Amino acid sequence: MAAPFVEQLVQSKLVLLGEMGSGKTSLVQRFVRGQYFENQESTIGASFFTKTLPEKHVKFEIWDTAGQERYHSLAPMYYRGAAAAIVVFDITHPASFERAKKWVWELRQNVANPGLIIALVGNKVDLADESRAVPEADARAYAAETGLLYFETSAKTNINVTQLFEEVADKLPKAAAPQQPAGGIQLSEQPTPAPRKAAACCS
Ligand code: G3D
Ligand code: MG
Repeated sequence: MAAPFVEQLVQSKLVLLGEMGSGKTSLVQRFVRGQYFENQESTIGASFFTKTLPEKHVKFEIWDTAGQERYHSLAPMYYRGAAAAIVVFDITHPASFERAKKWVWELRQNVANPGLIIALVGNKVDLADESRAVPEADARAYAAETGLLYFETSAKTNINVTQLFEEVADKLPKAAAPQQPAGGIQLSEQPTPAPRKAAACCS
């Protein structure tokens, strides 16, 4: 008798970093739940989400971090062991672009995984016509010279959000790879212990 087919998923830790207010939580809410909230509460510490992309054979374990400097010392806990990082800035706020570059630098210094996928994301592109303050060409040039994926998104009007996460999934090491991918473990979509609950900690 043929063995039952068990779909192989790669479980991949993904961390969102970037200045507070750039739209990290809104992007995750849009991707995971298809929702957007005008008055998104500030993240405290970090929040945890999961989302499976069956057609990509990927289960994302998503850590959405707070962004405020007072939580900076917690960040390594969330990016350590990550397979992918999404570094978000607000295209209407140049300081957030500078902060994003610092996050990229910190990731390169501290994450041992040479295969770490980093996507730079210019969010709030729905505001581009009236209030863009970071030229797309500048951000794209920086991303190209630093070896990052680049996307411009709107969590609000749902532009490029799915594409962003799908492209990250496409770039991850695949389940069929002969070696265990750094930052990811293989698992099958079986009943598992209850996922860790959202909202970590910390004041
Ligand atoms: P953060 O998690 O990076 O701190 P949030 O950012 O997701 O909390 O978003 C910060 C503010 O930006 C929220 O507004 C949110 O609604 C808004 N925002 C997020 N994404 C977009 C977007 O794509 N377009 C626009 N126009 N606004 C966005 P408030 O009013 O709660 O500060
Ligand atoms: Mg947040």
